[in-house]
Amino acid sequence: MAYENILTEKRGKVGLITLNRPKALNALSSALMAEVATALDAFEKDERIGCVVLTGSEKAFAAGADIKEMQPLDFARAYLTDFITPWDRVARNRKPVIAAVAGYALGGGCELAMMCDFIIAADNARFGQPEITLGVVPGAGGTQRLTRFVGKSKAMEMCLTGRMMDAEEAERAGLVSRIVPLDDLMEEVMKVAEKIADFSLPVTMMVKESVNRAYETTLAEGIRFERRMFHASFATDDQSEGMGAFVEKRSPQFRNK
Ligand code: CO8
Repeated sequence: MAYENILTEKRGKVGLITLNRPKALNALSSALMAEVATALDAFEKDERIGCVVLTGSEKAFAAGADIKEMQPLDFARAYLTDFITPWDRVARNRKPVIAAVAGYALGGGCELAMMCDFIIAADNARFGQPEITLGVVPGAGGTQRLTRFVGKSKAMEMCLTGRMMDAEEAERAGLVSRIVPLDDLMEEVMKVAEKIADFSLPVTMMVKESVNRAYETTLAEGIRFERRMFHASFATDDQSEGMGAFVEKRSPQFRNK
């Protein structure tokens, strides 16, 4: 399918989505986000794909929702069209999604990165929720996900002031899993994605579902959920292959990739 705002590519078992509106610093228009959803649907259906990487340019992962599209919106239109809600598709992806973030990840761009399963940042990455400077509240999960990532004090300060965090602060605060030099970003992220895609796909999906459960429920319920997933993993051929390979001192060949 031909896209106007993104590029997609399959690299082995990894599906790569690159946001591609360079003139607008990858501002997230509704059209762009609809294309991201379509690309995710295609990778989700493709049995050869085991992990997805979402990235932008060296200057901007995404500088936010498209302010020029939002500027004429009024309440009735935002409410009636359920503006922003289709973005939730990214957080609902069942296969793992890694955000490879270089440059600006602001507003909706920061929120989009946080919808992914984890963020690997280039050393020039900058994160922020500057919506307050535009007279609006973050609208795609910023007040909720950022608070869960970095805690109340830092999330509150960032959302109330619009201040940007650099990559080092973002790593210290737990927003990103690690920082790599800008020139190595895609190579490093692809290595991580390939590693994940080489494991058993149903098991990686169960791991993702289980970790996400930690955000949605009590500890006792989360542990009960994890136990069910753990028991279920013994129903896959990949459990006997993985454990058999360890015992036989060889590399596992997972079938359900
Ligand atoms: N939307 C639309 N266009 C944008 C955006 C954006 N978010 N960001 C940058 N652009 C455009 C600029 O207008 C400019 O276009 P042009 O060349 O036609 O003038 C081009 O991209 C390049 O930008 P700059 O010249 O500004 O580049 P600089 O390097 O000087 O500055 C910045 C980079 C600091 C990133 C700057 O562009 C900036 O501050 N951008 C806006 C950041 C921002 O405020 N983001 C939050 C947007 S709001 C949001 O994401 C969530 C809203 C949820 C609402 C929910 C409602 C229901």
